[in-house]
Amino acid sequence: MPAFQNPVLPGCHPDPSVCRVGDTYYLVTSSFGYFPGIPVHRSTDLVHWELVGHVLTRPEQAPLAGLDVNDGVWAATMRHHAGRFYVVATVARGRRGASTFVVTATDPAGPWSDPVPLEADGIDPSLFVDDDGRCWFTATRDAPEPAVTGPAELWLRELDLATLRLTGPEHVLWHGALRGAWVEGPHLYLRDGRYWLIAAEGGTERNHAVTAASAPAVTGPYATDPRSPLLTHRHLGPGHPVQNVGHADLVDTPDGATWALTLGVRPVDGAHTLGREAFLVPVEWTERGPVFAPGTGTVPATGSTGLPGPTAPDDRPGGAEVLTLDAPLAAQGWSSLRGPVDHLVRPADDGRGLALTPTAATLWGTGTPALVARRQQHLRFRLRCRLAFATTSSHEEAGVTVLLHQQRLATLAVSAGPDGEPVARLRMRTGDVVADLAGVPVLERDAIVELVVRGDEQSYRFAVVLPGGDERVLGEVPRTAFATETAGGFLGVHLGVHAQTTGTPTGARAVVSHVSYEALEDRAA
Ligand code: 6LW
Repeated sequence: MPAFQNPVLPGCHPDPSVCRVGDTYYLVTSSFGYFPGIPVHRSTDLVHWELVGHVLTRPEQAPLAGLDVNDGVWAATMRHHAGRFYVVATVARGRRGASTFVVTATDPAGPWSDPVPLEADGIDPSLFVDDDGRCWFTATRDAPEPAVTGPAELWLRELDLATLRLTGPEHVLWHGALRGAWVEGPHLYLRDGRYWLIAAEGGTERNHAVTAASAPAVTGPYATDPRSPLLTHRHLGPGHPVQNVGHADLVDTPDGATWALTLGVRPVDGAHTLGREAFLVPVEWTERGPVFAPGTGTVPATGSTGLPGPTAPDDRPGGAEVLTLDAPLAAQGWSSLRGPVDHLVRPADDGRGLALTPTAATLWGTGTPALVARRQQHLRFRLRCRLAFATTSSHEEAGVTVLLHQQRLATLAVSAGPDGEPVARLRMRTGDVVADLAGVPVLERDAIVELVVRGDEQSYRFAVVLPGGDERVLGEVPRTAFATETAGGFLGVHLGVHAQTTGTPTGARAVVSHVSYEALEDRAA
């Protein structure tokens, strides 16, 4: 049994950044418009990652209201120095630019400090603490005369760890090896007296790649590593199961081995829906610099880190994960959009579930709807939700949603028909176009209805379980409708439970008594 199977963190977990303290590894990933922001995972073997908390748990830390869900919190870097954890990250605000901040904590599970804004141009900030304890901040920004697309200039300043201010002169480090597009995700490392700058190039799509430069001093001059790209799948053709590999961060084990965490995607028939996932890649330091995936140069499907950790083979299909309704949802990996929903999603009065209050904040808007959602982490899955919703308005609904971003989502929801009779409706939204795919009458008002979404290589299939347990399929949406290749954006599919209204609220609340997510076996397995 292989000790790991890639990706080690399936589902939408892009821009991984990793650090080690003693024998424990911590990993942060981008959270975009989801709240709480920046999940923190912990591991002792780089394989089994446990969600231990989030960096941004208070909405004031990073206001996300009004943002496209693909904007928001991008590409955090986490480092540890002298008993303190540091995270730098950017809040992207579309055309309104981006702002960068640093937060600190003594426990990576939190609480994290209020953010300290940094006067830093660009995105993808990173920190590097040198042997002498000085801390260096890097990021990427547009080059003065952009010869290429996207940010293309990696720059550096010192970060004073006592005041958390950028200080001293600014140094332009490098403009990339490939000079193609998007020189991003810089991270610095010191090895045998030489400073190594690892970057992502080519954009986060099929041309993504890891490139490098090195210098005798942290401030430069940096010389392009002529072996660049050091890791990419861009040349492997569309048949390779893992694509878009890049944006790597390195970490050393206590006994001196090095591993990279990098993002990648797993397209099926050229289209991926699970987002950019986190993959583990062995790295060997040689006289010529880091060699990624020695011997093959490609992200391994399986392998072993040889590090002590849980003996459970992996996290593949193994029963339904039932949402525990009386435990914090965030700790179970469920998120809301752009802010907390404690006022909209709360324990029902009789304690038998969650009560969702429909509000005018819709799934396709840029506010905070009554929604809790989790990443789709397996191509084949089943989501089940049992709910009762006694609305008399056809403008109100409560149900389940498949959400790529606010312009691409499907809902199967209980609402009222024209005469106020309870119905379940399946709708697909593509931008401003809404397709009413199906509707069926459901029981009598206030009865508990089970809604089911099943996904596989072909489609998302939506069903209602009728009395007696018979499942009635209402319709299906091709899987490719939710693929980044067709719908764009930075996210993977999230599966949620929601309530919303486009009219005057009737005061009805939906009571959700059961939610479960279940990974199903791959057809090939
Ligand atoms: C990330 C940047 C990127 O900050 O996507 O395309 C951004 N490149 O590296 C969001 O993941």
